[in-house]
Amino acid sequence: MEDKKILFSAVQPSGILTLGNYLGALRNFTALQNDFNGIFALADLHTLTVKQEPAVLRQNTYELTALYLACGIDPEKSILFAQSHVSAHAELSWILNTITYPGELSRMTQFKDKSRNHEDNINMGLMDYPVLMAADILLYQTELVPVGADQKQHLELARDIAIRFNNRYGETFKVPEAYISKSTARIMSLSEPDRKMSKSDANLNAFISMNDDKDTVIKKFKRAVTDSDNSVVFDPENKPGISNLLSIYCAVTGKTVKEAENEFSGKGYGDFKLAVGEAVSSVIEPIRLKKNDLLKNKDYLDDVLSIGASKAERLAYRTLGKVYKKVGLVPRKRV
Ligand code: ATP
Ligand code: LTN
Repeated sequence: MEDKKILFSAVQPSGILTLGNYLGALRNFTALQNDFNGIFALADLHTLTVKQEPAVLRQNTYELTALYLACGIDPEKSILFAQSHVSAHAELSWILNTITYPGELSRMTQFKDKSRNHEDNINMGLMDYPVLMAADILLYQTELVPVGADQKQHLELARDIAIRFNNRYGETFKVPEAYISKSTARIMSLSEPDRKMSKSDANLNAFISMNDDKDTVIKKFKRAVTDSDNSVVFDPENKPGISNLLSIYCAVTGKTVKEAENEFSGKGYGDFKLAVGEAVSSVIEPIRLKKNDLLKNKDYLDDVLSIGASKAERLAYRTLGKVYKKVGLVPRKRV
């Protein structure tokens, strides 16, 4: 690996990704992979914390692998792999569990939200989710973790765990920093603009799926909830719907908010929504087509994941070996 800082992130193969996942996470991964040693995982073990249909999880894992590649992750430059293929993740999370307290986990916002949404399955994995996430990050001596704003609390816990381990056992882990890109940190729902856009939303009109074709994208933006004021102005407090559409429009066109406001001054919401739909579709349509093409060749996707896992494993076991030694486990004699 080149002498660059390590960047790590992961996405769960828990369904078809949304425009929020793309703008808040995946797009940044691709942009950063030249300046860092990028390591990107499919967090399939995390996905099991919510009930999954096994065949669907398998298919979603291939979907996400293809999407990573279609978005521009280059397996020659970056490491792309499935978390479950590198057993060091589960092993380190056990060790980190021994220095993490239940109170720290039960007050995590995501745990509380998911417990509310999955009342019939509040399992230990759901509560332990952030510890596995800390293991993901710390195994690679990661410096930077690009994520959406909803993951900030988990990142802070990963930092606390790293610092605690280092204090107790001596310098072992790099303490990672979050990278949260300001304008796209929290893309909101198109139906309830005070909630984050989420792929698990029961209302299909609330989110743009990365699988939506042009007509669907345009239809969904046409239906997006706005206000009755009819002026395209960025004001998240009083005009959350329009402000969310402006953020999306600027993110996909590269225009500033001022430029976008000027462009639509004197025009109605109808024109604006159509322009947002067209701009979004022109970005996600080529990605969707490329992803579908890649999905036809599962052998290739298996090869990419296999090469990625071998590279990741080498780095991960270096850290895990150090950790086992520091905590006092006797190294296994190889005969
Ligand atoms: P779910 O919605 O099913 O709970 P999720 O989409 O929040 O799942 P992941 O798929 O693991 O969870 O998220 C992948 C990445 O996308 C994370 O970095 C997360 O912060 C980011 N992300 C998710 N939703 C948004 C959003 N609405 N805006 C910006 N970033 C987001
Ligand atoms: N919890 C994350 C996915 C994730 C992750 C990670 C992100 C799992 N492990 C390590 C960054 C670093 C989410 O986005 N829901």
